Amino acid sequence: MLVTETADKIKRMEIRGAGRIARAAAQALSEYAQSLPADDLDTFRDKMKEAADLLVATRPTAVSLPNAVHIVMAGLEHAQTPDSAREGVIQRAGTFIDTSRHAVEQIAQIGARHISDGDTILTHCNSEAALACIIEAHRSGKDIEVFATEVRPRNQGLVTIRTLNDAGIPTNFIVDSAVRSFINDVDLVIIGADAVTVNGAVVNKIGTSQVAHSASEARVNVIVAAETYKFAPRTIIGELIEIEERPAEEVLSMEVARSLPHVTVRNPAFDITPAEYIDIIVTEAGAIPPQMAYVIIKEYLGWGIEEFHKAFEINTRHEE
Ligand code: RUB
Repeated sequence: MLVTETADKIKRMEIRGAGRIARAAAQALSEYAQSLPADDLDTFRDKMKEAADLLVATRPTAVSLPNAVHIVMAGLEHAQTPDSAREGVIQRAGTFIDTSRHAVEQIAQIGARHISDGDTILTHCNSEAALACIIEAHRSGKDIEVFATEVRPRNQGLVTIRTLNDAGIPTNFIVDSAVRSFINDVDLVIIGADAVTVNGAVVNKIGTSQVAHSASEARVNVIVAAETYKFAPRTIIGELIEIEERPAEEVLSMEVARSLPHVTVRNPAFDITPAEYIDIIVTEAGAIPPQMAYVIIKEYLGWGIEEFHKAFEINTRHEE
């Protein structure tokens, strides 16, 4: 698939979900590298950079996307020839895609251990990592039931209930605003993540923070299933995660909107759940309290505060 085609599909949400968009971007870069003429290293690098920028600009919130692109583009770093640059990109993209898939399997194993026989689980949006935990618990013989939300305005809940149904898991489908009404029937909330910040806050589909708040009030544990490449390195230096605001017509038809000149539709696609509402984050490296997010950023992504200081030439020593 062409880079522009992949970028378009991500933008239109034909490819969606933080893990899937990261793998699609890696795959697009790999195919692009294969198709580029390898005459000149600088031109090769520039073309790859253009493609990477195009992909990263498609959706601003899921940090899995820039992280995946960063990992793949590092294949260009020490290349001396266009051929070795091409090889570097292809090899890194392949490794990223494989490890990403494997990470979801590992998360499923760890996450399923947190689900007990007889549990009722609530999930919001459509997260393959969160669903993998639920499906693995069911596969291992635990008798579970799920509440799945509708997820206005894009109805990702429909994808979730189809997957749960196909797995044979008894599922209740509810509108987003019914979460608080049912939270006392729920033992555990499991959701995915688009980004995890250095202070352990989780950015996920709009409505997640309301779900987590209800769960906290009802003393229901909240588990986040997130691969390590969803942790956001640049939050170390105070960068905020941009919350994507999508077109108004996803919420209200243009015709109705036009008839209401005093009404402005707001359509943020994600929200931020503070660490205090989250019990654990299940990563492929293990289950961690949200307060340990920095360790993942440093040990697994290799972006410590020192590297940032170097990169930004921040002088950490006081000048005399
Ligand atoms: C998807 C969403 C998912 C996370 C995690 O939002 O918020 O919960 O991306 O998903 P959108 P996964 O539909 O707007 O992309 O675990 O599959 O990476």
